Amino acid sequence: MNTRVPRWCRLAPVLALVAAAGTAMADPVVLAPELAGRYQAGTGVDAVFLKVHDDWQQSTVLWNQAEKQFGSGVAVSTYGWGTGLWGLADWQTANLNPTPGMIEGSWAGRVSQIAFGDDMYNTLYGAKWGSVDLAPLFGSGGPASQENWTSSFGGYIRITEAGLYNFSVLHDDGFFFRLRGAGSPALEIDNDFLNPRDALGFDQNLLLGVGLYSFELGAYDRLEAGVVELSWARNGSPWTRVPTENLVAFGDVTPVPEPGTWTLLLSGLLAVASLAARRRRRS
Ligand SMILES: [Ca+2]
Ligand SMILES: [Ca+2]
Repeated sequence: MNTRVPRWCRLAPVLALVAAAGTAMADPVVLAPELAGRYQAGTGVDAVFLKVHDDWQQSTVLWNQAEKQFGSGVAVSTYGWGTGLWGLADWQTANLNPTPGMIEGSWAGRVSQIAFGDDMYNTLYGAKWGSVDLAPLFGSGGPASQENWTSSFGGYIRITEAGLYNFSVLHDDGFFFRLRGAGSPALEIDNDFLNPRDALGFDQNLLLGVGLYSFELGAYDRLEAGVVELSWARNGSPWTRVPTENLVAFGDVTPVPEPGTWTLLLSGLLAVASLAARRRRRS
């Protein structure tokens, strides 16, 4: 269920509002939170970046030489030019079951936002699509090549106000994004193989409640510019990066007592205090 977020949506907030209303996706997808209720603000989510050897040649992505397209035919890696990453199948190999010697470098840790790219992206497209942090993999001492790398992010999206939301992923070259609510299969958007730089969102808005929704986002860059950025829009508002406070790591889930609970707690404490005071007076 992909929908393209027109480039001008990202540049002109007012137009974006009109566009979101115009595409008005009549029936939103109703998705109850996986963990309902109020939770403490997040500090970010856990991420893994992998650098795959540029000469790795075991891609399982299929290539149809006659039709010059991906998805059928034989594995790209059977061609002499078939080195490196070509699609989601290769992302899975790298992240779930890497072949011996496949991974040249890696970085794992907490990230406060999901907006990363390589030097070529920022140099050539930062002004147009928005600058992002350099993928931590490529810090000092990192691999010289910034080609054939993957990223992976997982945690919860924290919703503090019920309403209509949508999410979009700016990517180069490909990605998948899965969002999970209570008791229903995950909603997914993705773009397999090699694609022109773009931001894709759900083609229907999502009606979300207060609570936590788990998500997984995976992306990869084959050659030249590479980027991944997770944005959201609420009720047709402009697309913005999902803020840190709305990104909760799996290990950081802390419920916040509901106002009603506080009231009960407070009245309970007051009752105990007044009982104690009376006891003191009697004694
Ligand atoms: Ca690159
Ligand atoms: Ca690329």
